[in-house]
Amino acid sequence: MDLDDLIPDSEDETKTVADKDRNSACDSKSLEHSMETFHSFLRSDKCRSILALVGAGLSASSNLPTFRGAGGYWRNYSPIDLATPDAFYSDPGLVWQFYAYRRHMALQAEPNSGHRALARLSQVHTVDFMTITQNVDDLSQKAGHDLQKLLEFHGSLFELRCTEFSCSYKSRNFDDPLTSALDVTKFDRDLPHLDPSQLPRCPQCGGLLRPGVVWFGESLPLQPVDRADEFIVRNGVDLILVIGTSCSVWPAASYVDIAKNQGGKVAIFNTEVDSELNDWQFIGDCAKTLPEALEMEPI
Ligand code: BV8
Ligand code: ZN
Repeated sequence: MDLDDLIPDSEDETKTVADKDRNSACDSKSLEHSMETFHSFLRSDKCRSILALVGAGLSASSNLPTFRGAGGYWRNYSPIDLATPDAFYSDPGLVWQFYAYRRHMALQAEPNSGHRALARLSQVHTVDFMTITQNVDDLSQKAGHDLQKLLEFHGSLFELRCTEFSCSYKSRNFDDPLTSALDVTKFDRDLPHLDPSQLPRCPQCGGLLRPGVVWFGESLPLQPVDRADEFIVRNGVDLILVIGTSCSVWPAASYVDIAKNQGGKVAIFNTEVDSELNDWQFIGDCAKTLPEALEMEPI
């Protein structure tokens, strides 16, 4: 059986499966009520396999701006405009200044209690658990998340890759600054135009290095996607935790429907209300709601 077998072919089949005995928190009178029903589901033997889909909202309380929130802009640039191969090849200096800033911010940031709650869940062995993270800030790793249960779908700010076609150099690198021209503490109000010679170079071939993140228009890395699909085919998904994500970036966002389409329950942890009918919605800072939802005797 592979992943396609799990996705029903008809819309109404999805509807029926998804709507069956739904306990929507939209109707719930209070957070306490949905927290109570959430905890009883979490403790039941119906909840044996949990998938988490994590986005930038999980790191908001660690003072890292989200992509689409107010703080998401950098020097009047939207991250979406800079997180593309075209942007990099037309002005590698500007894109490297953007990533140098984000590396610097992420290195200053500490994991919050939302990261730590997920890390604790990853250490529990009574449920099958996997986290798909869209985040590139390394905060889940810093929080002690079991790395075997953490899939970086969009790469990492702290991975460097050579841009030379024939060179396979890549490395994990936490240096700040990477070069003197990328010293964020010395950035002026007006960013200087950087020459490629001032940017990180490959120690193997001298080529230009790039941030090891997945840009828009680039394919996701095969290994984490394969591991996510293997997890789902092997265990199914009884519950998907959708944490701090606008679900606006694909194909990561598709995992909510994949979970729903096989009868998995959906718990949203977001500051905004989701118009979709979900089983639970915990509105608020996920650094608070997630530990409360997951902070229980070992399950
Ligand atoms: C690809 C790394 C295929 C870089 C990122 C359909 C299918 C396939 C692709 C597409 C498709 N439709 C469109 C596409 C193209 C594109 C895409 O999805 N575009 C979007 C804009 C429509 N997808 C791609 O290009 C992907 N590649 O599909 O390849 C292909 C390729 C070639 C040829 C053929 C096919 C690659 C996408 C990866 C892009 N890289 N990051 C970097 O970081 O610089 S994505 C980027 O956005 C981040 O990873 C981020 O995590 C992600 C998603 O955003 P969110 O995490 O959700 O953050 P956002 O700000 O949007 O929302 C935050 C949420 O948190 C909000 O809901 C907010 O309310 C909430 N919140 C805020 N504070 C809190 C909170 N919640 C709780 N508590 C709080 N305190
Ligand atoms: Zn190289």
